[in-house]
Amino acid sequence: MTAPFDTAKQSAAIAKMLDNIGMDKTSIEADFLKYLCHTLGRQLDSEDYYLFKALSYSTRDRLMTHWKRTWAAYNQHKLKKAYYLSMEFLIGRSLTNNLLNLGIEDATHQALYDLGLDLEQLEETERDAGLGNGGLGRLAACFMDSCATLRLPVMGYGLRYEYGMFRQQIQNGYQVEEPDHWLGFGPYPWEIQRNEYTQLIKFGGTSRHYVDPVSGRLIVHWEHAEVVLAVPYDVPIPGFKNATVNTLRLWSAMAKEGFNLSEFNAGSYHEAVADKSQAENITKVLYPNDTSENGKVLRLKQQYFLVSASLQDVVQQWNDRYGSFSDFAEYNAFQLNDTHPSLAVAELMRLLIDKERLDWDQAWAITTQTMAYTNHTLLPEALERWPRKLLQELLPRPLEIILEINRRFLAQVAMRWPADTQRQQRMSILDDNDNICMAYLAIVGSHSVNGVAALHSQLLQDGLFNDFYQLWPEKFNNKTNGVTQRRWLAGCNPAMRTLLKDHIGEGWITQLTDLQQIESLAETAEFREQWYQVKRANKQRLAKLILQETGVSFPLDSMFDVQVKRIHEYKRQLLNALHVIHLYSRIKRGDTDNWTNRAVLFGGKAAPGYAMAKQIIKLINNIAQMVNNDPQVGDKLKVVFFPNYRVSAMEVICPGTDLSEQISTAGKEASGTGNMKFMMNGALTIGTLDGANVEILDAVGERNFFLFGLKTPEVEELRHHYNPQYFIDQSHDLQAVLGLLEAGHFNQFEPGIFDNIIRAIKSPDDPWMILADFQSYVEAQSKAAMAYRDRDNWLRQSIINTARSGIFSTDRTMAQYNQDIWKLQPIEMDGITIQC
Ligand code: B1H
Repeated sequence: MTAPFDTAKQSAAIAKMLDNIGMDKTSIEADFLKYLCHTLGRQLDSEDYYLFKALSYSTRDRLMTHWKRTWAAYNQHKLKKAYYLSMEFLIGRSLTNNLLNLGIEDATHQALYDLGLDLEQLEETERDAGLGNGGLGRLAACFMDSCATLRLPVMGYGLRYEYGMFRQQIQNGYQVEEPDHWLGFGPYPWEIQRNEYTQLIKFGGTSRHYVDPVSGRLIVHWEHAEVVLAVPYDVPIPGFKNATVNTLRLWSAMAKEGFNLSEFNAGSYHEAVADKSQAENITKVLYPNDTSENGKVLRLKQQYFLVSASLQDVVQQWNDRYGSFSDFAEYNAFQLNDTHPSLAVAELMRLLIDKERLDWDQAWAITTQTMAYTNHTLLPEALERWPRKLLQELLPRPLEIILEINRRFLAQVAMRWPADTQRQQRMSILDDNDNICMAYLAIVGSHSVNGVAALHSQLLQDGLFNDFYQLWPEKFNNKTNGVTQRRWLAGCNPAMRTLLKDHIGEGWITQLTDLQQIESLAETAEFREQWYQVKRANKQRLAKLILQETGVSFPLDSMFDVQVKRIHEYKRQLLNALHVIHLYSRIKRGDTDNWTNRAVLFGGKAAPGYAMAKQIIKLINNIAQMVNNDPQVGDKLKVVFFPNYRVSAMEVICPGTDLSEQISTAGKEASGTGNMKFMMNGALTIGTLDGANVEILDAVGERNFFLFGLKTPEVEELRHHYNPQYFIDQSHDLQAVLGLLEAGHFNQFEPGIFDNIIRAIKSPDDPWMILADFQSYVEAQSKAAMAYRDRDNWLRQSIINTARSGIFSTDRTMAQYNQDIWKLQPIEMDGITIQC
């Protein structure tokens, strides 16, 4: 017989159990062994995988206490919350980060050490959660970390892709994609499945309008739709030593029925099972396109699936607690990570009108007061447009709402600019080709529109969104990106962390501008020597990884010159490759006085359908092959293409980098965030005036930055009369480089494979104007090489770069989003009791 139900008693029992969990070495060791031996049935001599698993479970237990408390704090009082809606959260590994933020790395290290185990080795067995393409997805992950550290009540909503970003192999110099079945190696230790919050998502069917006979109101039913289940998996996001653990909720698609019974009975087994797998296909795989449109039906389904599940979750919980929606907008904020979740505008309207029975004006006021949109790119090929016909088929009711939003919006435009029909046409959410423009939907439906770096936000106002800026200047603002220093300095650069700790303590882990305090130390020889030792140790660690992955040795004394990011023409890996050819050609003709040895590292994935990007990878590999095997070149120059670039690789790469390549065509890179990671870890930047480079340059000054290239207005001006031949005629260096390329020097047994590339850069239509910036780039590179020869001065500059990187923390970025857009109160964790 059970005792009478006593909630208070049970809560107290659970709270006591949770509170009693020890953060000391002894209890960590005990729990680790319990999981290893009892739960997993293994011994200390088992594979690293099981050791990692046992450690992650015992670490998760320690997060759970704070997680439950944070959840309780959220619900104890009515407080405003923000929801970050994103198709991507590029998390990478979590163990190191969770130990750091819990403040138990030392205790854990000790516990394992006593058992004869090495923490670092276990950390390295964790697979990356690669649920994103690049900068946009990694930014979302950094934002989550900073919000938890700032104790902001922010929840992330995303998709739990079964296959993350593909794994890149290099075969014969070409990229080969392999599926990333990251969940296929046993369950993800950090997630908790929460079936109780499952939502139903509709697709297809029709929208039927009728008058409710009782109330006389117009009612809309979305009928005959196919229904898919959205099952949430929660991932804990700990703040730094502040007892706060926020939630990232990732949705997974599941068929409503095991399979369609009626079809099964009718003998169509195949169709019945196909139906199931079709439903579950929705969250099967991440689309691997960075800054280019996907345009596939399944992608649209993914977007609506995310938006509908997340908004239903929020609206339902609100309804359960409060019932009335009159003050919903005062307590909820939605941040749209690019246009990918911009269907949220229509979906919130639908839920408020069709389910909660609000009228249009009330629903519209709530929607526009809660939605905010972040734009991440100006590239026209990334601007999402979905055919109206496709929406009609897949999302008939949201489409109706979008068209009504547009009708009312165009009336507003007509009031403001009477008879300016051209402008109405330009601004219409439904464009001339019968497509829905998602960016316009997002702008119209939001009270805030921001870009991700000062230059980018300016260009949005002046160009792409100028009509909207004229209509609503108050909506537009800038929020320069950042990165979290917990992962991108404290976690990935333990040697520098220790050095910093010895001199300025550890306040910078939550107050990055504290790094300024090391600037004066740059003048002391002893500190510079220590800085040098740290950099050297990090270069050693990186060189070891490169050797392991590619078989190429990077000499430690050479300048480590690194460009890692998605492969894209606008990022101009080609310009870097041409410079490598230039150096090679100098070596071959004996022009090596005052030479600085250089080791050039490239890394990054090409979208599988992006032929030119794939050719660029092949070219880099062919150049590397030639350079690395030429005895005349020796240590003067090394070139490597690092395969399968990912978050965990960057954690080794950025601390070991001397020179950071940020060389996009001016006006094309919205912000960049790799640039900030390198700077924070003491690399100097060679770069154009683009994205956040502008602000990095502002912070460090021209003496500590290798600036080159055309500026944005110059690029735009030159576009009208660009003549690459002119730049070729001007530069002997360029002639020599093109001479080698055109002679097939790097593809002697593969004739013609680079013709495409050569044609592209020599074309007056080259949008990226590679040849226009070549000479200026070579000069900046030679300044960098000269500067590197003066070790003492280079160290000073390196220290200054780190010292002034304080503004590039996502703690600053999140504080600004909060101050200007969300207006949340940090949560108070004192006196919070756990409700069970
Ligand atoms: C960025 C994307 C992006 N901008 C479409 N746009 C995607 C667009 O799967 N898709 O369809 C995926 C990603 N990603 C990047 O965002 C910018 O290029 C960077 O400059 C910026 O730093 C980053 C974060 O703001």
